Amino acid sequence: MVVRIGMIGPGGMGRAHIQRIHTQVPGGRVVAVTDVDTDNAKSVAAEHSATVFPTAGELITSTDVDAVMICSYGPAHAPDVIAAIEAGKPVFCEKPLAPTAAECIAIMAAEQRAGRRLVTVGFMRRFEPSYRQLKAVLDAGQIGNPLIFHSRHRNPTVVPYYTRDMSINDTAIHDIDISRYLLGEEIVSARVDVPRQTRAKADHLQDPLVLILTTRSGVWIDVEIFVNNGHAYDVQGEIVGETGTVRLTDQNLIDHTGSAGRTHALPMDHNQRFGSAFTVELTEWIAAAAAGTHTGPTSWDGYAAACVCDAATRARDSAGTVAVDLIEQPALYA
Ligand code: ISE
Repeated sequence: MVVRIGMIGPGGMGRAHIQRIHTQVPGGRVVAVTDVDTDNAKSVAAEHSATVFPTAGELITSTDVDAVMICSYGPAHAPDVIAAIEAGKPVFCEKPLAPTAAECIAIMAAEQRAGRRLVTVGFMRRFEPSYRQLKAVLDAGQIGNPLIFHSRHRNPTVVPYYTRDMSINDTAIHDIDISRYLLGEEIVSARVDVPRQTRAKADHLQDPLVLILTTRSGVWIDVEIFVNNGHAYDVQGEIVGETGTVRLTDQNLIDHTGSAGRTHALPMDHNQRFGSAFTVELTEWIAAAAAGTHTGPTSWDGYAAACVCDAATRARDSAGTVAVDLIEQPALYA
């Protein structure tokens, strides 16, 4: 069976996903697209022999669409996610699930009414083999109880429309999610420190930032966000445990030996750095959609990440420590 996918908002991320689905991932085909930018929808459709739908609503309810991918702008996600749930279709939603906790709660309410998990959130780090190995070492008790997690998230540069809040809700959200995944517990407090600032940043941004998060059991997480380092997409992680440490190795793409000595090529964006993670993410999602099961990060994960982002944003603005306020976890996500 080929899962017929309808994509909402095929921008840069969406286009890259279509390319992967059509060349590297078995079992799926993007057959329908819609976009607020109609010309973009038409050009993507022409490239991939897909049908253009005038609205997201019509795409979601079409009998020619088995599963929905949402790659539009974050603030537009919630109504489309809810419509897909109400149509009983599996939905892959790029992060953030929704920018506010209230919208995430509405999504979880719709899923509970449907009585099953239908939403997968695109937190791609969870699908990366190296993060999975880190988790396996931790879960096997090989470094004892985790005490500290150091996470570094660096970009060479950011898009022109990047806002001050995006350092937290667009960039650090990945570190927040992977912390919850690796440590298997919720984050309960957030603080944001502002070190000396780079001269390479735009005036309205704060760069770098350091988030200090703590989990329910007291694990301390420091997240360096530095999105204008000018040279590489550099993601690092190290967990310090009672009896050992485990960390991601350097993610150089190739080693080049020549007259200049040995050099490493470094990834420059998330597609290079997390290419294999995106492929695994989509492969698992399409397989689950075909089997009528669910895989990957849930709406609860999207909600919890949104709440931590919200606490961190308020902590940044108040220069204090802010508690993360979560509702009780619905049984569907236990
Ligand atoms: C972007 O939206 C991503 O998801 C990237 O992985 C992240 O590194 C970047 O900072 C974000 O803006």
